[in-house]
Amino acid sequence: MDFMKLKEAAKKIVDMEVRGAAKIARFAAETLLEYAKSLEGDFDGEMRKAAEILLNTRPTAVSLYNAINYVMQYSGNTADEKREDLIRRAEEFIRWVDAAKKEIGKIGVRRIKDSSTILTHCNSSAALSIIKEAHKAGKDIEVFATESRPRLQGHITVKELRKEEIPVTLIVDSAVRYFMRDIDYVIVGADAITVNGALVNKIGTSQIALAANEFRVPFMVAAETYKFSPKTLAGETVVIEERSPEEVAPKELLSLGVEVRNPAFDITPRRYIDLIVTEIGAIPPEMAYLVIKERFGFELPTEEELTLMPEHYD
Ligand code: RUB
Repeated sequence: MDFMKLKEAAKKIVDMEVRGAAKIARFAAETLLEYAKSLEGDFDGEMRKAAEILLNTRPTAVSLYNAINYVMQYSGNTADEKREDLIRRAEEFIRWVDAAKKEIGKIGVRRIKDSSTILTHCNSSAALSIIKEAHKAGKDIEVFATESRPRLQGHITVKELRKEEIPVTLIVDSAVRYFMRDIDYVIVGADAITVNGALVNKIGTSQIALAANEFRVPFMVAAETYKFSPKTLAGETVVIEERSPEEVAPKELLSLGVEVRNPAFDITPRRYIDLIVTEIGAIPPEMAYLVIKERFGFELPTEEELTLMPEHYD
């Protein structure tokens, strides 16, 4: 893969031809792998440039950051050794993505009772892994899927579910509360989980969580551990991507000077989340900190480093 092809790959993420946090992360690892294969010249410098380009495609998906970080921690003395190690790490990450999705299905299915109605939002491969597993296990389930304006990822969801012959009803986003009394579980995916257990997911998720809370419907999140944000442990907040007004309003309206805001994601506080199903277990959101510490080996500054800081107060 040459530099032009790398830029084309990055554009596929920007244009949402490749979308959804897991798919983006997997695709970024694959792209780095392909780019490294044929790279000549300054290996470290060129790889860093490639990583930077991919990182700047979609800001909210922490999976992208974690994927790139994982792959870029390669080592070696020569360019060939570094390439070999990078390829090994990328393949390892890709295996993690695939295995985690399956495992989430197996763990999540134990939470689903027979004869239940599940509501899902947007198109999450992790959430659908649980739903498909429940169907495979012979549980009599049906799904309500929101259309997920403005990009209508709900259409992808209903097609995927019908392919498995799972009964599904498509609803507009604003009908969620209207139908909540008929719902047994809400299951959504995640673009990011913060250190305090909050969920960042498709815009509208937090409203669904409010309605679920009102009707005492369990609200479950399906999230691989590579969606947990190590940066939030260091005090950073997750950046919410705002997409173009054209996704929401036709040119004719925009030409009247109508202002449009189009945030792609929102934040659901942990008090509305009953359970996060990860590949290492079904955990309460309060455990997000431990997952980040364990999975990403995030090191807090040592006592010594702290005392070296100019303005350190006990
Ligand atoms: C997709 C979205 C999904 C998560 C999880 O947003 O919000 O719920 O990314 O998906 P977009 P998955 O369509 O804007 O990328 O479980 O497949 O990682």
